[in-house]
Amino acid sequence: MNTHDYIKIEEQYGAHNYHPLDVVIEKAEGVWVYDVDGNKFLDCLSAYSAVNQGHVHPEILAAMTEQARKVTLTSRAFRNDQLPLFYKEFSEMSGYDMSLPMNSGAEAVETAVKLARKWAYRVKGVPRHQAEIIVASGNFHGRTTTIVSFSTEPLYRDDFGPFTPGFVVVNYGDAGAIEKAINANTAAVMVEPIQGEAGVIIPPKGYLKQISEICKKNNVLLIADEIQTGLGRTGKLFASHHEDVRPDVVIVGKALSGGFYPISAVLADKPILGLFQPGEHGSTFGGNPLAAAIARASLRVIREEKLSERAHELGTYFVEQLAEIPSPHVKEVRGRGLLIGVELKPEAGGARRFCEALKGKGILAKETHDNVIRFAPPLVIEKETIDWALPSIRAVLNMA
Ligand code: IF1
Repeated sequence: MNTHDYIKIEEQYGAHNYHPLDVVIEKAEGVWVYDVDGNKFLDCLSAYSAVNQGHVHPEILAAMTEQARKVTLTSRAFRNDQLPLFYKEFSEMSGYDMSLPMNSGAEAVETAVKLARKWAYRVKGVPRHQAEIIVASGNFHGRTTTIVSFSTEPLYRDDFGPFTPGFVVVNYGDAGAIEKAINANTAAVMVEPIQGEAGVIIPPKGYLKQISEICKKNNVLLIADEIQTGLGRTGKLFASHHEDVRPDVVIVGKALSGGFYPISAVLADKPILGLFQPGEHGSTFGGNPLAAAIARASLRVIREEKLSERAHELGTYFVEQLAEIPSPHVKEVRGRGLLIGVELKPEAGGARRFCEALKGKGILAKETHDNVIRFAPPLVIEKETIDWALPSIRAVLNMA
């Protein structure tokens, strides 16, 4: 079977909730992926930053297979010997007292929402069921009905009501708007330190720091969704660290598994995360021994291979080189670490055709919001590989 055959089957039998590039991947290693027709591509998406450690990282693979032979799932009705070590190692690495493991990113966001509300009722003294959470325009926090309730993207939201109340949307990048939106019932402010899906939107300098101070002053929790920006991607363990901000709650997912398995978590200190009592929250798969073993290995690789530092160095280089490419189509190149967006001019005809052309040159990148090409390769990428890709990117950015 070739690419065409697989696509035909997929289109016939699968729901059409995606519009992928027509490349059918059958294996991958490090920064490279291979399709069923024998073509090789540089992966510049990293599964939306889930494979920061590179595809099929040998150490994570070894941890996964070793654990899979022993025990994979106990449920949280019983304890297992991996979860405690995951908790301890993640606490030491992140600087937070505790964590709560879930599976998908959206579930971890839901967990943070429940946690903030509980804190509002039990600690802050907000009247029951009156808690509000302030979020930003252009946000992307996942796909559940509660989360799409506060999306500002009609495509993600419009046909899926009725919606969950209790969210207030203000403009991203405007700390003053957050201060104005806070009232006695405000439980939390939840933001992405850099908005990924919205097109790698980097807020004005000092934004996060200002929000953090506003939250402290008003007894409101700051929740950072670091599902995409966290775990090294932007050149620090968490993107919040670029402004020396320590959010009250940090949400992680994606690269917590190195791409092997859905694993997410919520991090916070004991006075907050300690509020959950037995029975109030949970998940069949969350915190299972296989996930915990994989997450331990994924975090170890981030530490041992100094992936944050690599992202900083190589990302700085990649952005500089991209910015130097003369092109009639490019409006702006922006990035932090290896989370990079190339925004095209409105008259460029959309980012999709540029991604198709890059694919023709052996580079896989994905458009986001019509006009932005995202470059986010695994953090293990070498400078030589970036240098290999640049002439092709240059050619594509200069096509008619
Ligand atoms: C899809 C985008 C990226 C996220 C942040 C929570 C989640 C995500 C900051 C939910 C997920 C994904 C989901 C994926 C595409 C992708 C994406 F283009 F849609 F926006 F990465 F940029 N918070 N982002 O970025 O995590 O439940 O998916 O594990 O197609 O929905 P999840």
